[in-house]
Amino acid sequence: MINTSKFYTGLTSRGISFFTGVPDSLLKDICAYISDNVPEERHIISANEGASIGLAVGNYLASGNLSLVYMQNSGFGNTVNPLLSIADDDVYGIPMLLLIGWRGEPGIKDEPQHVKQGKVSEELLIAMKIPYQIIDANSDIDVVLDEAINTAMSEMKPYALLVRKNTFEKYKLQNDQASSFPLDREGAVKLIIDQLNEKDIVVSTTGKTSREVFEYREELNQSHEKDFLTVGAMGHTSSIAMGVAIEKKDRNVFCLDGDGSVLMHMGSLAINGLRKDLQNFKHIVINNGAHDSVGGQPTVGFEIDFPKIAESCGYTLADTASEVDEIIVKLNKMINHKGRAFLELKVNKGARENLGRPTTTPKENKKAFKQFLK
Ligand SMILES: Cc1ncc(C[n+]2csc(CCOP(=O)(O)OP(=O)(O)O)c2C)c(N)n1
Repeated sequence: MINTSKFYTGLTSRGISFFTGVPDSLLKDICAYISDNVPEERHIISANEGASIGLAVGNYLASGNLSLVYMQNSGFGNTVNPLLSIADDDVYGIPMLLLIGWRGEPGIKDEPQHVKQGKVSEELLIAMKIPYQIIDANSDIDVVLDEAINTAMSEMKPYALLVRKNTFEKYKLQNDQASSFPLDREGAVKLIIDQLNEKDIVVSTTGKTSREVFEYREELNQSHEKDFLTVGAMGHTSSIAMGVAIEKKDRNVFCLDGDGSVLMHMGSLAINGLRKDLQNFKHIVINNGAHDSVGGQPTVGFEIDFPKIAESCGYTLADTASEVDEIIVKLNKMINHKGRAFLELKVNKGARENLGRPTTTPKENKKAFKQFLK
């Protein structure tokens, strides 16, 4: 396996001193090493992977050095526009090193949302004419990095390393910030579901939130028809919920979002909030200040005022809560509010070790959910 410290030194000794990206479970050890060892101002966990490309472009223009941009292959789609229309050698020609976690690699079992992305990851790089290497536990990191960085610098273009599962040795984040709220995300999910009415619709976000929604329905012996699990498309959960809310004006639609997910495409808040015709849109952000589902790397979730942002985007009710009694009161206020309501729930990060995954397929989920909406 590749030692995270050796990989990091391999980068810094070759002139890389700026790091940016969105965390990935498969890259969590190297992401944690970077978080612990790069000075804060030289490591930016960005809102989305496209923004990371932007940061790498700007940094190259100002420093003449290439940056490391890390991401899960799910996030590659967010980078296509800035890579092809700015960084590409047919446009400005900006060198950078992309480190892409290869979820869903053919032949390796993974969740449904990763299968297609995994299948086409190499084809996408080839179509975009981005030179790349596949790396795994046996790669000689000096040879890999020499080839990657020399090519990026001599050809003035992005270069990618597609990283197989179990490539990096374990590294545990040292600089781990814990908070002390009464609930964690799963506690909040249960509290929310307990307040809902029979006909209420749920659209839940990417990562462990949807897994916890699924498991809680199992625990309650309920079916899964009320929940649309946004297993992929991180950052677009509220748009999916909005799409439902526009058609189903007589039913309350609850979007169960995450802080990382909202931040990823925060522009959607303004579009949601200003839908003045809607009285049924209920947006709940479970804020644990982290990308908890992929390793717990921090977001800026605890440093910004979500309710103020929502309010200025046109939501007609916006509030925050962390105590259990307060959450119940504010959830009920939100349920009865006629408008676009927003509620931030501040919780601790962390999840159960034995948290399961949906046992029904996305297509089964879609069928049951459509039936429930009828
Ligand atoms: C576009 C994209 N980038 C990255 C990922 C990997 N990923 C899955 S869940 C997640 C973290 C989500 O964070 P948040 O919304 O705060 O929810 P939490 O896991 O903290 O509950 C990330 C980065 C992804 N699925 N899609």
